[in-house]
Amino acid sequence: MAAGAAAASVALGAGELVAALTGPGTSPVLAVGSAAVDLTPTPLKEYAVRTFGTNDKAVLLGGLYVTTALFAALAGLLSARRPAFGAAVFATAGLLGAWAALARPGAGASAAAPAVAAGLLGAATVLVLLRRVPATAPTTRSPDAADAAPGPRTTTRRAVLAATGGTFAAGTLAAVGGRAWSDRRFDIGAARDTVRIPPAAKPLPPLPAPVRPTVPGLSPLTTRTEDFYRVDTALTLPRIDPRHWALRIRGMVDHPLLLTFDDLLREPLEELDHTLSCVSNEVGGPYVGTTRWLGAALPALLRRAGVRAGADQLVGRSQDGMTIGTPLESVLDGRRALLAVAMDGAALPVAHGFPCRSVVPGFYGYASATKWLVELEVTTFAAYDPYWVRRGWDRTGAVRTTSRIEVPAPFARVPAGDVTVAGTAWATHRGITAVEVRVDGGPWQQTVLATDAGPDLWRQWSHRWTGATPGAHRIEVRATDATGAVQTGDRAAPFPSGATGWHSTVVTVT
Ligand SMILES: Nc1nc2c(c(=O)[nH]1)N[C@H]1C(S)=C(S)[C@@H](COP(=O)(O)O)O[C@H]1N2
Ligand SMILES: [Mo]
Repeated sequence: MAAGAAAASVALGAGELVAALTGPGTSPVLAVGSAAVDLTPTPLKEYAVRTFGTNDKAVLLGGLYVTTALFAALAGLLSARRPAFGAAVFATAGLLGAWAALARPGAGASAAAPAVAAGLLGAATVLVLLRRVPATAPTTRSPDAADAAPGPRTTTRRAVLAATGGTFAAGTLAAVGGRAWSDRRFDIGAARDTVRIPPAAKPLPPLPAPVRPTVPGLSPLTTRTEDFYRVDTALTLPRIDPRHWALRIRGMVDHPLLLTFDDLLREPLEELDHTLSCVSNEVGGPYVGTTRWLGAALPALLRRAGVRAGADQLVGRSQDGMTIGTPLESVLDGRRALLAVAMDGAALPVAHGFPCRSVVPGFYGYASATKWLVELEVTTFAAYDPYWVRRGWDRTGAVRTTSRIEVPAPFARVPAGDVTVAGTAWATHRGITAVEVRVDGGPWQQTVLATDAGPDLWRQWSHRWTGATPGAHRIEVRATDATGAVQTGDRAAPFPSGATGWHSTVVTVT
């Protein structure tokens, strides 16, 4: 078993070292992990996001390492007498890894090299190590015997253990070193630092003051970039050097366009205060953030390309092969859709799509906000189903009217009397006109809304709950959007078109 695990360590180490030459996504673990992400059935994916949140990737990779170790140990055990069997298991695993790496979008033939190297070295290691295990390897031995005569058996056992342990350590070192080398070789932090984003052609006025008086614990009106949620399928972040980046606009257009990053920065840049949210957010969930985006106007570029009659879907493609479809009519209806290059005054962080992503107010991220964008295709809904639609999600992706109680925190203990209740509400691109709360199913009461900063971002609200009496109480919230529609109380899960239902919080008044 130890020989199997050591051989796996060597295989992964070889894979990481070769991947440092062939590119970050080609490491066998990451390639197999990415294939797992794409093949995972929607309910399991939902469960993972729900249970592990933004840690889902770490959990997946950890699970892969544990599974690999268990399989390798089992392979070692089953091939103690037939090393060739263990070698075959490793070779097969290498082929699987090669297949997974070749199946990644944009993968060239060299993408298979790390997994092939891993398979070969793993197989060779298992052969070498198992040859050293004596046919009748002692599993126990009496201390007396050892004291009396430290014979060849003991030596062999020690030698085998030392060789196995040393091999394991060498493999692990190679894996860690290979990953670090790759991270350095493909680091684009320096390239990102040199990017100079021009100011907006017509800057927006500063945002209005947040809700008064300020409420401790309430989300700030704009989310700090460090605190901005991240949701994507990328196990390794795509690293795109803006000097080599280009965006192609093609499909049902009269004049396909190819824009470099400099071309994009020469466009008049627009600002957009906007709340981005994820369709996977549960009622009251955290996958939402508000920022000031800066970018080129997407509708203007589409008009320049000349959209042909009959097209109704705009598909964004990312460098890592993600596809995201947005209703074309909405993109062109006058809303401020952007090809964003900056958020909150700085170039996009790599995790949020550097160097360029799309933002279309009114739609969940999976239906509008392609990160690491490299292509826009004008097409039809009939002709093409993007990534999430193929997995059963709603093809439209319009944001539901949503409200959230942030203060008091769930299960908080608050003193009797007057209690401040506060939170946020959003119905992106429709806007919020009212937020009401009620306690213990009583009458709905209007809350105080912070100044309206536009329909594309959330509104903070606060409410003074007077005369709170000791005991447990349930506070509920609902919002009304600018079309006059009141948020539905019907509970629905995020799949397939966004969660609905009123958020509620139980507090103990003392
Ligand atoms: N390339 C790429 N873009 C993507 C995704 C992805 O998996 N890959 N996920 C989308 C989803 S589901 C959401 S909610 C938003 C999240 O953007 P953020 O991570 O910047 O908050 O990005 C969208 N754009
Ligand atoms: Mo999302």
